[in-house]
Amino acid sequence: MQEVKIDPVYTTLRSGHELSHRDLLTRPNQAISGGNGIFVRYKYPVLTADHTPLFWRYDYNPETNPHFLERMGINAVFNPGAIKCNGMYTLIARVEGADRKSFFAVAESPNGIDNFRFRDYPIRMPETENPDINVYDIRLTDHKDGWIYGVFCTERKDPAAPPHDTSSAIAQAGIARTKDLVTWERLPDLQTPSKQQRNVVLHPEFVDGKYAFYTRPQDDFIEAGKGGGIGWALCDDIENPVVREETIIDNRVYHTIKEVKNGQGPPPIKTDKGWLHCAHGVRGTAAGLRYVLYMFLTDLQQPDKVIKQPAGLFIGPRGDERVGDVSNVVFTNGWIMDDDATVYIYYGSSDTRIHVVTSTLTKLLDYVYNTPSDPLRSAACVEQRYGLIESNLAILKKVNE
Ligand code: M1P
Repeated sequence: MQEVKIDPVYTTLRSGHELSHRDLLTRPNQAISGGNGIFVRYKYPVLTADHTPLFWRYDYNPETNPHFLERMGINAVFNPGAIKCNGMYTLIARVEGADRKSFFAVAESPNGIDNFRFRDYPIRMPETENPDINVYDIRLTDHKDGWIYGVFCTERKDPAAPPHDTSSAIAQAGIARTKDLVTWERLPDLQTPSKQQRNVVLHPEFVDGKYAFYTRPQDDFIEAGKGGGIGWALCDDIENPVVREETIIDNRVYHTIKEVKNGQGPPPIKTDKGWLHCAHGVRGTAAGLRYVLYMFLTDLQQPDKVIKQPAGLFIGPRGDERVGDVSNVVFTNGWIMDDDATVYIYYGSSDTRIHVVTSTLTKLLDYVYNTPSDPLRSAACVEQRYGLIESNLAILKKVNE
């Protein structure tokens, strides 16, 4: 093998990068005090583009890269699927290269709030005979059939678009399964009656002996058109995944946080009170679309029947989260519940980075049960608030007597 001469300047540059990278990866996160009592926010994002290994980005050969320049940049790391695996809090992040193409990569942490490390290699996701142009937003479902499924968006150029139209795309749900998060078996894409599908999620249990999917049918790549809402669809055979009928179980609604569109987040968590869901809702503003998270509960026996839905947003973009490649966005597709019922909710902010909030199942169920639902009119909202104020003032009066 030819000897590689290492220039001292190169060594200094490289070790400088390595030291600051190590500091970033080992930086302890800090819970932010205060807040609404429902969940705890943390000071730092848990993953950013800067967390990706330097050897994914730089050429380490001093002969071909004497100035230690970045050769293959990473633009953003966001919207992760999540699962607890071998005791580690494991995220499968959407990693977007400088070339705009996204891919999936596993990062693990011993405590779920900091010290996340990417594995050496991103996932080599097999393709179907119709290659994906872009893949993103994987939802991980630990299914009763023994497999871990990853359902993600696969995007391809619309073949019907005229030559001058270089943007029109078709989004569909890609499906792959694994036992170890390393080797993935790609199954055919989900076939549904809708031309566009994003935010498709596999329910963790069989329903009436069938696989069950949360879907999000749309007429257009960005706009819901006559479609939209979180759909529900049953499927006989996961290896030939075809659904003939989708029923909307959680619609978009005028003048709410989900007026323009919405989509299921991670697979729901099973509780003795029902299936707990976290989703995203989108509204239009003069500054563009605003994405927030909301929660709802569905019936334990009928996971397609919404039984509780608190009004409005659960988490909205705050501070630095509001700014990024697609600003004013929070989006979740991964959460983890520990054996002690601590819940870690991972979310991307503004299509740029990943954060976590922590809560407990008890608090989240209290939130969905006891937060009033949206009465859909200003006057009715004021009446709702009067109820709270009058009851509180009566309590305060008694306390001060
Ligand atoms: O850019 C905001 C989000 O847009 C899409 O979500 P939806 O399909 O609901 O519009 C997704 O591409 C998501 O990744 C992204 O964060």
